[in-house]
Amino acid sequence: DISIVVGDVNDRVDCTPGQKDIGPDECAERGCTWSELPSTPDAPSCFHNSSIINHGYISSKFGALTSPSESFSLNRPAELNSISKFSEPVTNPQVTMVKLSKNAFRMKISAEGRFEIPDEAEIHQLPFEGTTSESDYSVEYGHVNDRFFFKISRDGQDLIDSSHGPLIFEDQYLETSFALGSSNCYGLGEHNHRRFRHSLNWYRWPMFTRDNALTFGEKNLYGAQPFFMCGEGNSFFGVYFHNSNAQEAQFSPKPAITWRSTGGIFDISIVVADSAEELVQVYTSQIVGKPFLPPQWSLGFHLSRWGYNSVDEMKKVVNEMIAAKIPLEAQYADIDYMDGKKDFTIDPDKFSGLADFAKELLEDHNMHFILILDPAIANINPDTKKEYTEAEYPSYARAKAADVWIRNPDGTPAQARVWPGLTLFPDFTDINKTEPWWTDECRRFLDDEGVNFAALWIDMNEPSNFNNARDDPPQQCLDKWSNPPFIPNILGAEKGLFAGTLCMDGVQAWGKHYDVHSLYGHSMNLVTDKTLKALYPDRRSFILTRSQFAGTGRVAGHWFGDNQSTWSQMKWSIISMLEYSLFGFAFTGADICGFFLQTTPQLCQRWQQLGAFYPYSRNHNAIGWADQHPTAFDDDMIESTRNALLIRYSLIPSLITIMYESNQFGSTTVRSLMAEFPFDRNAADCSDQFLWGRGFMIAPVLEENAVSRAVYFPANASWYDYHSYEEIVGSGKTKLIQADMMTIPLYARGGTFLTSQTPEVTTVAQRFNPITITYFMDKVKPTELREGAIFRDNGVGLLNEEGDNYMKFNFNPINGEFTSFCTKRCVAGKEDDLDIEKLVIVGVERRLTTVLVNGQPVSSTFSGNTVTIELSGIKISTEWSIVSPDLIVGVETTATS
Ligand code: MIG
Repeated sequence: DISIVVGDVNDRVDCTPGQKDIGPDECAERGCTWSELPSTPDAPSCFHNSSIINHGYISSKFGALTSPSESFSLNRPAELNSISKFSEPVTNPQVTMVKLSKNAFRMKISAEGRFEIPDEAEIHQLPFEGTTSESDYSVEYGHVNDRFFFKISRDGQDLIDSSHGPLIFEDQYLETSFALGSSNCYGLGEHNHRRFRHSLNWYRWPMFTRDNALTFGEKNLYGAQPFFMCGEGNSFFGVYFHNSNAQEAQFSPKPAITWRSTGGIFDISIVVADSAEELVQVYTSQIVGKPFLPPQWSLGFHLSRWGYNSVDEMKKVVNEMIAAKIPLEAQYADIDYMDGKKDFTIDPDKFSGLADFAKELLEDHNMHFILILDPAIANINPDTKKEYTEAEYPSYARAKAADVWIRNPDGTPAQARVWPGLTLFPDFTDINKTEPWWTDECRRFLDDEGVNFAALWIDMNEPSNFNNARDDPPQQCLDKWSNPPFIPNILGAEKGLFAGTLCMDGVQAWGKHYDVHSLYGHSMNLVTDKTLKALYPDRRSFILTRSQFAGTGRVAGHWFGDNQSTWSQMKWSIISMLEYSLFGFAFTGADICGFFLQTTPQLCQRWQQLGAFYPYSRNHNAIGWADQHPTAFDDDMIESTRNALLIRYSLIPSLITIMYESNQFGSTTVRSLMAEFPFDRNAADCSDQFLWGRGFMIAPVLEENAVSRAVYFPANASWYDYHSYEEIVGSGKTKLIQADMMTIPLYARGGTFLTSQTPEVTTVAQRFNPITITYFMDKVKPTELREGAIFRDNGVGLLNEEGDNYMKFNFNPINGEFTSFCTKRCVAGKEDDLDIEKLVIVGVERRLTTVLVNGQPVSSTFSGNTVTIELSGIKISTEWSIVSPDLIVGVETTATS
């Protein structure tokens, strides 16, 4: 009876992912059911059928998890004619479930000899131990026929139910499917997603680190982020697959997700929370780590390009920026500075003045110099075709002596080809060997070459190999790891897993390259973090990395790689930022004006406006494309860029505070509308606006020739135009907003504080400019107590418990009072203390008759809807009170609807 077999197509689990040409016979061979449904082209015709017993496991225990942890074994049902799906089944997996905390759960399904990500990767923040039997979620497990399953529910609602599909555990193939408690899902990376909220259209999102331009953005990009979250209203959950093998995840309409990996174990963490924002906090603080705090200067504007021909060209650009009074904080040198593109060398002709240039930037202009480093180390001199001698390339000789290489199974170093020609790859997972060598090379560059780099930019660390293979001339990688029986939906799948990188049988300290490939960038970040801490022991620096894994945001920022100078790429960069916020990264941004292709003046102008609000704000360009730094364009461009950056710079006190909060509490810096307005269905679908923290909303113009845009104002909030302070009437609506070429629409949410200062052309120069606190009155919930904060330190030091200021502010409408109060960090009278010169209150109906500052009457001015109170002798480090009876909002007596 066909109707029994067919069921609901939305409930299917694809049995032959990516194998379009499969027929009924091969489908049956895989132990699956065939039923064609021409009307739904994306739904699979060959699918797992829960009534056929074949792939799964029988659980030796079942029931509800009532203790902090539980372990038991799974068995293949021996009496069944079990079919393997792609490779040899694992016969006796062990399951261990633990309640990490009241809102985090972790489960491993593993077996003898399986690869596991080592603790040295420093990803998991909590030990794998059950700590509580009480939790906000409940866990049930057991089996149905031969389907081992576990189920997570909360308040009677099922969030994850793995009985949706079989658990398949084979030597080179792992699969599990979850029915999901929500259709609103976000995350998985790295891809150039076209929308923030996922469609559930069966697309197989691949995760395997790859040097891949965003041209092929629906394929795997530089990082692997096997984390997604789902939810709405007051119930959210997230799932992290702690697995570094090549993998993919496929959402389907039930809603469900099927996860497939080529190795390792099932190591799944699940977090639950009342809101999306809290969920990220749980994910970062309990699972993969909270974002690092970059130095304050790095929140300024950065300028870079690939293809500067000399130090003089760099100087020329910097001087133009200075003359145009456009804020600029950091200048980059790309691989052009290197001699023959070799790490730790300087082109003796065109870049001999690099050290002096870096010094001048800092000493004369308060600007910082940033250097690129690639992981690949040249080993063959292209001129002699022989191994480099020590005299020719000492860094190589030292690396060889330190024996740092990734090796082939026969013990020879794995040969690759990157920018300098033939190269070898340091094994950054061999931390004890590689870190001392890498740190020593960086130290020599700093001390001996005298190049005072302030931060490191690390690239090509997927790792990228132009040879797609072993050796030179290239030989196919023929091993079973490079050519597994199942290949996820990655770029180059038709070739094998080695496409664009090394053979998968490479030997590294943490395991086979097959298992640790996607951890290459992560390990390079761990080592480079140690390097920077060794070079600059008393200050915080930063790493900008292209490749990353879950948890890398704890030590590095990420730019989204090789985008294109197109309007759609500009638009999609917002989605990447929103997603990396979920992944625990606070310092992110795309190449402003686009990397590949020729930008246009209009696109670049709009992109500079948007990019002024990327946490990491850098204009970067590829070699071969015309200059696109702001002064390469006309006066309008210059003025528009300067204005946008000056707004950013004026808000640096707010931005550093939000980033500090990310670092301390795991909250997001760039925040989605969905995260702040989880009950607003329109906010869930917004991919082209974003917030800084709770309420500073950026709604850039993203269409060519547009001088207006539709802006969505989330419901049940009041909003103010940040340029005019005019109140936006009515929320929960999309409004057409005028925005000429000089303007980026910006909004402040009622009930929030912003802190600002008069901007200068560097954040360093403005550090002591006094602070203005601006409060936006909440017209929707006028009686609610509202909080703000300011963080202040010397901008570059290590954070410490005693030394920094973190002051909170309140507005209490019941008594019309603003107060500042110390948290545990607040130190008066330090050199970094600052004056607060003004309190500005926006959204006030009339002049204030009386204002008391610490009990003393002061005058205030009123214009439009804004009150300004001039302050003197008030410091950010001290507690103060500003009160006015005119600001009292009575307790509401009538309910509003
Ligand atoms: O194969 O260093 O994404 O930002 O300019 C290209 C040259 C290598 C890729 C990086 C890009 C950088 C470029 N690099």
